[in-house]
Amino acid sequence: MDKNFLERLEMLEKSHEKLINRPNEKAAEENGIYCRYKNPVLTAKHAPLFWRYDLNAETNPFLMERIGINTVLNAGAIKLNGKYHLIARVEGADRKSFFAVAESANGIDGFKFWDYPIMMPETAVEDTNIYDMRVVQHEDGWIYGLFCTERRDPQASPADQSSAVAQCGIARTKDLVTWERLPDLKTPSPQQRNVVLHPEFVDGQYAFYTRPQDGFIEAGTGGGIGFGLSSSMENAVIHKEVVIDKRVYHTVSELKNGLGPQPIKTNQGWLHLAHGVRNTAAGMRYVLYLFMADLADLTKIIYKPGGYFIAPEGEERVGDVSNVVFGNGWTVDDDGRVLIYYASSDTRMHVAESTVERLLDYVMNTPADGYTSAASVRTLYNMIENNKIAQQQDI
Ligand code: M1P
Repeated sequence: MDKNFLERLEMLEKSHEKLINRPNEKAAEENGIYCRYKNPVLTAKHAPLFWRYDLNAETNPFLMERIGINTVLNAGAIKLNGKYHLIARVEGADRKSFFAVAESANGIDGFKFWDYPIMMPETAVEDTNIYDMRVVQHEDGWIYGLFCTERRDPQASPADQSSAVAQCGIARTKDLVTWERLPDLKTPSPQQRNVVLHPEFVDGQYAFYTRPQDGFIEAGTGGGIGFGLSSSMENAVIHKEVVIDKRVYHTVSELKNGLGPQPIKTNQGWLHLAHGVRNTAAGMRYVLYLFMADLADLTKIIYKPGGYFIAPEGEERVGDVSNVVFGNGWTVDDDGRVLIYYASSDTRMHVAESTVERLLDYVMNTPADGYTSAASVRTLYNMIENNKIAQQQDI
């Protein structure tokens, strides 16, 4: 075998091993709500060498990369058998996304992709692109993966090679290896993205959080995060969709919003992570926010802090689609530790750490959005005055 080939292979293997085994550590964080970790937990370079390179010296004498991986983003998350699993959206250089499971023992570093990505079965209508899986362990015993399936708009003219239709694809598994594909979700809306399954039955039915939208990019008349029930998962149909978290002018989610992962059940309510989008001269800006829904009435939001929870920061601001953070996976440990997985700029995956206790405090005690500058200043006055009183009383 050629010496150059062997040297290059050794170099590639060493740098890949170094990346996979790179320890992660907490970044300095001042807000007291969560703590980011310094290194991304998954990147395109985490894709195994044997996905990207033909390792045969005869058929690939220059040891060239044959299959490029562009980005690793928007991962669903689940803790199974004591291990942390990210079901990542891997996007190839050819712009096609697929799902692949990466596993870590501690959830903050050492994420390693399983040897094979998921071979997702299809429905009768072929998917052009699949992405952004929400992984939900449902009380019916199945692990469901809900994701976006995108196909070219059949109404588009031949000159229009961009218009697409997004719908919610559904698959289920017991082990994240073998997946059974179910028919796509049917709803009253022309398009759907960011659909999440609630982990418990509601009145004996499956409950879905939806994101109705008129077009592929624009939410249009789709007013925000929706909610609906279906009697079946094998043929999931939502007849009535109600908006539970609407878009509001001059907020972080005035243009569109969408739910992230499945909600976390707490003694105070269902804790939700979502993304909000606004338009700017520099393009759309995606941030993450939290809210809490009533335990008995999932459509009733009982707490919603004003503004964002996580916004793109530093190098997170730059990537394939810059100024974006997107989170559709989190895990909760028995001791209350919450690991929040989020992608930055549609390029790489990060983790931030908090606890259920801290997130409850944040959601229940952060002032809500007052929707005007004057309301924000009144909230600020309240804080300043209370602090002055506390200082005088030496509390
Ligand atoms: O590019 C940012 C995000 O845009 C879409 O999100 P939404 O449906 O809320 O507009 C999705 O394509 C998502 O994958 C992407 O990260």
